[in-house]
Amino acid sequence: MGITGFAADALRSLSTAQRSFIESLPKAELHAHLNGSIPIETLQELAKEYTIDSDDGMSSTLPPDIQTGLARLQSGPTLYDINSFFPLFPAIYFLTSTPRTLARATHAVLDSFLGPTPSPSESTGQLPPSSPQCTYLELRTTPRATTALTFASYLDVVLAEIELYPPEKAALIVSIDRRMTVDVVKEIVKLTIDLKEQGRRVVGVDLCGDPLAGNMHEFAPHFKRAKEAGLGITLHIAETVTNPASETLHFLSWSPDRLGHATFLNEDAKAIVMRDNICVEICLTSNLLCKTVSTLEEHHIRHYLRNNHTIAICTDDTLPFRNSLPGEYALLLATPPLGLGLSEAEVERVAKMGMSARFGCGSGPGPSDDAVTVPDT
Ligand code: 6MZ
Repeated sequence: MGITGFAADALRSLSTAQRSFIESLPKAELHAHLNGSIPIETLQELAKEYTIDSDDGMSSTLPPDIQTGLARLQSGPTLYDINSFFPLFPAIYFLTSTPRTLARATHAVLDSFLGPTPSPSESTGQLPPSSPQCTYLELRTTPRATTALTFASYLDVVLAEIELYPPEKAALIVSIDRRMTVDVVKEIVKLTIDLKEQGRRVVGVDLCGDPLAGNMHEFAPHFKRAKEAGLGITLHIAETVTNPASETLHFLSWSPDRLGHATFLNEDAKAIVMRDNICVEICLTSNLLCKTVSTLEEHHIRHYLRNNHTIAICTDDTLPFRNSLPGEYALLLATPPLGLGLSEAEVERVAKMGMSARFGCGSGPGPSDDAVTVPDT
């Protein structure tokens, strides 16, 4: 059985020539969460190895949600629908909570987006053959302290894998979860700035997590400090209909460089985003599957395309959403109602916009003055 879903269906609907066109386009993936992008095969391997390594019976003392998740991953059906996938996350986090397993997961994610590293590290074992999804990846992750990792060692492990690729291929964005305490936010921002000053491959800071959690006024000075240190700022903003407009305007006062989702911006917020040319990271499949947008027809991407505004097409979490960056581009090119029905020239311009919005490695060519026409469906 093949994988089904919006992006995969759109990709399948294209001709071989159209698929080759998408593959050959230089594309930047700017909104991909590490722990939401681990290939299922890697998780299954880690789950099976965990059982072998834990013959001492330790696994029976684990919390029930982790035990259930491990059992499901070990028994191995590879296709899950989205609602049965989310309960696996406690087990996924458990499986990536040591330096060795975090490195292995990060390596697999990088491979899946960029193809194998030029010189694979011995510690990560054999690399599966894979074709790259993108030209350049800004991978984001929330540092976690576990019994085997500190925030600093978590970031060091992830960066070490990213730095196996050249700077024009891969960089790190450090995610700040809205559920963190302000002391933890302060610590992580300081760590991130220190890493940048040491010349490590960290290019930005992200705000993510439960869209309604936390006191964002307390976080403001720390994001300001990150910006002043030369880090790019991207914020998950107006992700749900319940996010208050006042919060959205507050976030825009932080001078973010990019915005994640930006699904429910009101007219005032949209005017600021357009005026300040803030790139919007668009995750089509994610929005459709999470039901924050009902159809492609209604998706806010249309507003930005009509107004020739900078966007970056992104996957968000390839694991639960069963998508890929070429699949997301297929959604632009495919004939309605499967896709938006853009021309190849228009899709190429959208890809250039994404490349121009990178935090790392300078900026690429910006969009031209021609607006992308969105076919009426
Ligand atoms: C759904 C979850 C999740 O920053 O850790 N993620 N998605 N449900 C959950 N719990 C019930 N816990 C985590 O990656 C964070 C990504 O993992 C997913 C989120 O979609 C988030 O994008 P890092 O690398």
